[in-house]
Amino acid sequence: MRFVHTADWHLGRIFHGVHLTEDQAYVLDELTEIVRDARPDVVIVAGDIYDRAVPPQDAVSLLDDVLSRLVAKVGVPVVLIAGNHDSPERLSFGARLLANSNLHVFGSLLPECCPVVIEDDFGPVNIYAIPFAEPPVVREKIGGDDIRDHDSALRQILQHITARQPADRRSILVAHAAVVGGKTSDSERPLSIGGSETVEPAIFEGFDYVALGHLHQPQFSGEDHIQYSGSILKYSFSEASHEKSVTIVEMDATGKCAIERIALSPRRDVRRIEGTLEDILEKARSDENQDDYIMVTLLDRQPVLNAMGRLREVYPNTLHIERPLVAASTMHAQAPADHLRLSEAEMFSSFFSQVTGEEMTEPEARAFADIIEALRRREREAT
Ligand SMILES: [Mn+2]
Repeated sequence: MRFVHTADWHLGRIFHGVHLTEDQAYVLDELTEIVRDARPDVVIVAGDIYDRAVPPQDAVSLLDDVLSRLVAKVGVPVVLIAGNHDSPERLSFGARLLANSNLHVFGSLLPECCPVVIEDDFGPVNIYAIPFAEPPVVREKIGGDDIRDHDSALRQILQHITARQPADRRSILVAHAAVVGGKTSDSERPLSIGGSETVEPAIFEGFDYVALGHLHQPQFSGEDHIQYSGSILKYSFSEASHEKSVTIVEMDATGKCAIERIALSPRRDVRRIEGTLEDILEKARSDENQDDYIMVTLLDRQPVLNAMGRLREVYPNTLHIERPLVAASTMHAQAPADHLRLSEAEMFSSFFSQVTGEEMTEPEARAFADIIEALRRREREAT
């Protein structure tokens, strides 16, 4: 049997003020084409379908559109679960009806944890899709007085499942969790505040493949068949070096899995650029991907006027600028206590040298003094 494993779509994500829905639609078109070519028996989406519990309307339309195409047009069953960003109840809407149409949505944790059964030439495969749930919810729905954290909660669910799983039947687990030792990024929201959020990979014993969501970088956890597919797009600048992909898995008659990652190419990449402003503007001229989402680390030691405006002339999607070499020195110059003590002339002279990198000349200082004097005179006459 062949299946596609993807996760962390985060539909409706806003990245530094930019709505990513169009970029998400673009990459999901690509994913749909990959599914069309691969002709899998099922597509698995391992949570964080939406970026927030109440997603924007166009994110809901996009999901509706993608799922309709996959299930109705391409003709592939889809199994999806809620992640920690999703609202279990909202995602569950219509789930019992949709299951009859090959769309298997697991929003709220169900006490029965019944598998979706998919047949291939070698017989049935049980897919256990476990939506993300807080430990108290697991205690309430599944039972288990010793549930304290995510590890013991998921352990309880898996014991519940494996106790009923026929030994000779192949099985896949779909879950949204943070496995110990995983490589994280800046865009995974912590699963618990304070308590431990990680689970041991050993708890997945007995499943032939574990399709995980939550970590945004594709990776395996402990063993090859315990996989994170990663997110479909880079959702933070900390992911700039990631290769985003979907995972295609070929499972044989014994449950052994061959794993392949197919790269996704976004409409706009997320990149980090470093250099002095002049350097960056110069190099940008031969850059073919000026629409990418850019974070700039400016290495100028002197303050630069209107850096964002000038960068956006070449990189319209410059979203963030970092000034590691300036921060420390300007912080001293701009300490509020100093401001109160400085005269206007001193303040302006300090501003002038920060912006131009040079001291004011005698005639410039005089010109400034004349302007201030003229303003004062006007003020006096007005009162
Ligand atoms: Mn997550």
